[in-house]
Amino acid sequence: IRLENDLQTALENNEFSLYYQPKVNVQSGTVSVEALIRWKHPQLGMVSPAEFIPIAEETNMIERIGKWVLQQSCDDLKTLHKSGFSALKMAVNLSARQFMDSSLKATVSNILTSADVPPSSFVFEITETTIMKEPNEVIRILQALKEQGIMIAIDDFGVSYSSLNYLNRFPIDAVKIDRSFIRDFHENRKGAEIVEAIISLAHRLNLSVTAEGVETEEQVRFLLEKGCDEMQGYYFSRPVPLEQLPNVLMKLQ
Ligand code: G
Ligand code: G
Ligand code: MN
Ligand code: NA
Repeated sequence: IRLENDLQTALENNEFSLYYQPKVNVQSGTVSVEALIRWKHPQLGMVSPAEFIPIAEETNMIERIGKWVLQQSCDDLKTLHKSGFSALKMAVNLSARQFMDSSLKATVSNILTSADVPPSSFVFEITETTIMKEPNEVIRILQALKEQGIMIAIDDFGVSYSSLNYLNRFPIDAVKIDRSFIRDFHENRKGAEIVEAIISLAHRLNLSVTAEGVETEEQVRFLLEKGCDEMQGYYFSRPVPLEQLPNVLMKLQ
């Protein structure tokens, strides 16, 4: 209840910020970033989006917060493009509600047009559970976004056990293997086999594969060997505020 009330005023009190975590494409040698929202609560300190995004979804706050994330990430991308990272791409997480909102297309187009940022620099990350809700409606929305030039990645892939074959119905570009699979494959052989199977099936369906939660050199070597396209995790960088991002990007390039 308390978080819910405080969430109402968080935007106007400037308590949100965006952190950015690099994604390293080992095939093309390029680096992109994912925007991750942070809430600095005046009394509680940092509150995780895993905690407040679900509350925002239930209370309609997600619409305003989602717009703020799009606007801020777009402004920051413009800044980065101007400061030497001219081809940088930006991934933004969309919640289920935000994705299904009928005004999404107009919102996105307004923000991108006024910032003068090409839509092809944006990747929207949508979770597997979001797209499984109303597949036909979802396909229409995805098609509209793709017509605008935006790329689509399926986040947290694997957790709800949907098959890649089913995903083939959706106009998407990439899957992000959930970090639980990456974390587990040290301990059990099965984890490694699942990761390997996802990569090879995804490639057969012409999807790019990102591994998230990559923390060790051993994981990097395994994923490289299996042909994983893109990696993200503490091994490369934690999420950092905009001010620190140029330094981090320079080191990774
Ligand atoms: O960054 P962190 O690990 O704390 O994120 C926790 C969860 O919150 C992740 O599942 C992530 O996808 C989600 N998340 C982070 N930023 C955003 C955002 O801007 N919008 C939405 N909808 N989810 C986000
Ligand atoms: O669900 P989503 O992929 O959007 O979640 C991203 C979240 O995962 C971020 O909040 C980030 O803090 C967290 N994260 C990113 N890299 C790592 C990592 O290498 N290890 C762990 N444990 N968490 C990570
Ligand atoms: Mn994500
Ligand atoms: Na994820």
